[in-house]
Amino acid sequence: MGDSRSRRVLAPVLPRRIVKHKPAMAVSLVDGPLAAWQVRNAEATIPHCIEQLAVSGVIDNFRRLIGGSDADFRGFVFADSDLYKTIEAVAWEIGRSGTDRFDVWLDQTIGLIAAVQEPDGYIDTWIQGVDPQKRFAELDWTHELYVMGHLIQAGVALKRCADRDDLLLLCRRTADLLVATFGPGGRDGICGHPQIEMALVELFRVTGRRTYLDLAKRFIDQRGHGLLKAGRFGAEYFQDHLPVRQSGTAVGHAVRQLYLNSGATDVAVETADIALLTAMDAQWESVHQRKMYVTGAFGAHHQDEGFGADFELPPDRAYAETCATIADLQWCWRMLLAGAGAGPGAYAAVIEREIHNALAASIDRSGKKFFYSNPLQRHPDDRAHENAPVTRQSWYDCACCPPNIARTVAQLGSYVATFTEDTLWIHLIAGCRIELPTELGGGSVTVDTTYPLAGRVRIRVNNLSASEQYLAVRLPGDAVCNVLDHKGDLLLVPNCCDDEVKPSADAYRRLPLVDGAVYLVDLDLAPRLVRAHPRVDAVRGCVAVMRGPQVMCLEQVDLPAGLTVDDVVMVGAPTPIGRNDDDRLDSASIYVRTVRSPAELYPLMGAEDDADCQSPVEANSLPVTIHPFASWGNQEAGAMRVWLPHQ
Ligand code: FUB
Ligand code: ZN
Repeated sequence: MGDSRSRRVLAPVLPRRIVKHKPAMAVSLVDGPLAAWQVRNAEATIPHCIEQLAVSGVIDNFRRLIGGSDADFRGFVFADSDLYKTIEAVAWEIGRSGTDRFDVWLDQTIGLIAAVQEPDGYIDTWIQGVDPQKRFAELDWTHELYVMGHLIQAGVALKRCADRDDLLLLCRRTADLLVATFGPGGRDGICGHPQIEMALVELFRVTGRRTYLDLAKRFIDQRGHGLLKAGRFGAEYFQDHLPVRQSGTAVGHAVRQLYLNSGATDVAVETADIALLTAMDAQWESVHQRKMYVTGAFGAHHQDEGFGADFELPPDRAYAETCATIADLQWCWRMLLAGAGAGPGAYAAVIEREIHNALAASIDRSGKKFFYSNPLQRHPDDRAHENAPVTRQSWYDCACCPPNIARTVAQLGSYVATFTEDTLWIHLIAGCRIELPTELGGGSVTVDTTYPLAGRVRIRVNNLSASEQYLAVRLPGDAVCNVLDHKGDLLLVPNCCDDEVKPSADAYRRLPLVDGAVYLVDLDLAPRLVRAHPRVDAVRGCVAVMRGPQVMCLEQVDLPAGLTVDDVVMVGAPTPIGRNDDDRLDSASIYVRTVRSPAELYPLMGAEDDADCQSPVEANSLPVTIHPFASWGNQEAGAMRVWLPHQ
């Protein structure tokens, strides 16, 4: 007889139900910081990107191929993708506002792309103009499929948002060439930088052509079999070290890993591939429970723009590339739509963290200056590192981030809500109007709020013709939340909703969707302290202050002369500035006191340290104002820190 463990009956592993949330396409952001950001994106960021495409040489790289420019090729091998991402931003902006102000530019640009595209559908200005011998020959580094993936995403967005077919037609030529070259019966090969996978799935969705999905699946299946030359960072850099279904740990170049995960999730959903989705569940935990910065940023290593080990999250040496946050946002959204394992609240909470922190910090108030790298601490004597200047820049030699920001901001509204059979789900609290699909009885829901500037939220249901429908609103679980009906009576609202929603800090409240109903929610925005997992060694003994979804930071400019951000310890708890319903102030107040600066680098522990720890909290402490990390550096360039030593 064996011991009891060997006789234990294990439950059979059942395929998990893939619950699909449908994206609610018609969401307009009308009020609050996200709406204002979209307007600034349209008025400043997108025109700035268009201008920089000309200044940086990207447009000339196309024109020189048809005799329109004598200039040499400029930029990195993947510079074409800057143009395609900008076109995508324009497409989403047309969808948002209906603008025609970019139409002339679009007509000219699509004409240029058509003229440069070869008869067989090939297009890549670096290969065509600099080294034609390398066509599909060095997929590890040439980025050809990555660049074509961005072209396809732009074409799909223009079709969806502006009902324009011209770019989509060019995309199909390129995709058909890829199917003929790399599809079944063709050669083996994957791109060193994942991206094409999700683009092909999107092209399948918009055209219905199955071969595009099959090719995306083939690219996923071929990864992890050593097709790429390992290079100086090894196979992990390209996520080519293990088959995707066996790889549960995020490694290597962060943007590559997160774009790969987005494409793999798309393929899993469209092919009902449970093994692939299960691998994505493991990846998701690896990324978000062990490798994410509190600001929703990713990548601890500069050298390979890559993930570090578990819990290796140094705030000052964070690489935290803007594109990695964007890539993760795209992936979380796909996991949410897929009904994947962590539950919608977990995915939405990460998306909210990313939008209000790392993504928001990557751009300045003018909408024309950007961070590529978003560390959580700047020392007073910090120097610029490659791609990590101390102030936001107008553009970069490697300009992947700015147009990525533009296309993401233009589509922010689409991350707000989804619907399932009888329920409208609101995942992000933002001032908006949501047109209900006919499946839910038409009509609309308006959300009046300037959250997270103020905590008041008023939700109204308009012109609904159906009954027995529900509204599931994600309200942060650690915030005080009272839901009142339109007469001001307190409603007892159960936590949502069915077995799809796991218990989590971010619960959904289930409300009946009734025509004319008005719900009032008060979210408590009092600043609160968070600490990191004890294994995040770099910030042990430190706290971060959060106000709603916003991470706060202490800036040099807010300290009195003679004191630096590296010389203070926070004492006690933070206090709010302004009222909860006051949207003019998004700062908080903390008390800090100075750390004595010893003469030696490594003094012996002694009585002076003990005295420091024992003196009352109020002694020698002074109040200072802290502001959201999202807006740091907007007052004045200088030192900054999110994590504060705390006593
Ligand atoms: O390689 C293309 C893009 O350039 C990557 O996603 C970024 O990390 C930057 O290296
Ligand atoms: Zn980037």
